[in-house]
Amino acid sequence: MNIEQNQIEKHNDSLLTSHQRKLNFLKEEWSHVDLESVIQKLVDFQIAIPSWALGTGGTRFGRFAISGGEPRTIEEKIEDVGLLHALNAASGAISLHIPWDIPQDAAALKTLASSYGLKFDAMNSNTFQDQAGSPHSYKFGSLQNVNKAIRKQAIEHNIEVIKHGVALGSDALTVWLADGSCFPGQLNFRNAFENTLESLHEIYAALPDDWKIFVEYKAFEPNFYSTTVGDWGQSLLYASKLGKKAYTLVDLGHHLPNANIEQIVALLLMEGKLGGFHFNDSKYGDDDLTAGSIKPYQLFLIFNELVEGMDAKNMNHAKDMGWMIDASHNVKDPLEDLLQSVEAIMIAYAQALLVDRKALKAAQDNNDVAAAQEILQNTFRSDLRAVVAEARLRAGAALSPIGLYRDLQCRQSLVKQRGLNTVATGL
Ligand code: PSV
Ligand code: MN
Repeated sequence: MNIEQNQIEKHNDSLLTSHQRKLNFLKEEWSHVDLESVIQKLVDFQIAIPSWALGTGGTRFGRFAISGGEPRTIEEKIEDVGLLHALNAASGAISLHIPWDIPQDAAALKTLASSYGLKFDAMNSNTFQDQAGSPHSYKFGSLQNVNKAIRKQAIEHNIEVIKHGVALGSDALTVWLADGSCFPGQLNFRNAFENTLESLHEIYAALPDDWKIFVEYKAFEPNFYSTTVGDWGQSLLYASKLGKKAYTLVDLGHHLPNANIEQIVALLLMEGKLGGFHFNDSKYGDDDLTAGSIKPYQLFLIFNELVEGMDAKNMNHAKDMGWMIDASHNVKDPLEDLLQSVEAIMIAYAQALLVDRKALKAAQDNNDVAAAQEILQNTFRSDLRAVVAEARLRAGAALSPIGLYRDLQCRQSLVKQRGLNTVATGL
């Protein structure tokens, strides 16, 4: 389904007066800062949508198809991301998981994607599931496996994914391994690490010069005793040993409860080793809920460190990090859920851009703890939605993406086009 520019304009016209009132208020409130440059940064900031999050997700207890009209093919997934991008002008990329989405005709897909203004973000390999017809099983791990032939199969799969990515114009590979163990004694930790490192070296050697590899860590699940890339320290070890094209990827849901993710982010940036991000939110484990739906303050604090740390290294916020969502939608329309995630991310980013860094530094240098808290919370508690909406307006998108999605009955159109019982490939 395509949204026409005049539909967006009509929608925006109906909201313009109220939007401008809110924006004018913020312009006055923040007259001491360069709000124009904040808006421009928001216009530039893009968050990749994972191809596996466009259909209804499930848990290990079941899956309840919700919305119908799910994308059946990679082309339809691109169409859905195009729809999101038309609505919010902030979802200008798609991240593919192989073999859930194998491109048959890369050139045609590239053309289709660019017709929606989309690029291909990091490619994701999958050695956490066995594929039909594969000679070897990953039951006891992939890159860590004690069996060299199994490691080889997993390495070759990753190299295949890089090749697909090259054809699509991507420039990064994300490796998430389910490797680990379920019981004490099952693994020799050192051997598992060394096998994994050796395998990663082979994958690294196949990376084009201008590519990055992101090593994603996760504390537990599906293995419940140990994970071979279990935390940021282990990921950083691999990334450091691999070389300058290797980085750590932080998935917000992959920590043990109450981990201080903002501190992790600050130190990884300091080391020049933070390369990619998977946004989601969680209350208990890797819940893959809508970004900002449970802990918006944490999301803001993370962005506060991201902005501070990237500025300290003169990094380009929009280009020097792989920003991706990694979520699952069990009870909401996936497209509405993704619009909400992007909105929450943009709000947290806008808030972080407005933190008074000079005042915060002065408070820190004076050990003025109360002042430091006031500075952060003053920004966090400011309602910056109109600033984010203004960025959308300037980029030709909708003042209220979900509002327009509903007004235009997008889901109903997709159901009409694709049917009620379609199932997207993915988890
Ligand atoms: C694993 O939990 C993960 O976060 C990895 O990024 C996977 O690629 C993704 O979810 C989908 O399974
Ligand atoms: Mn992830």
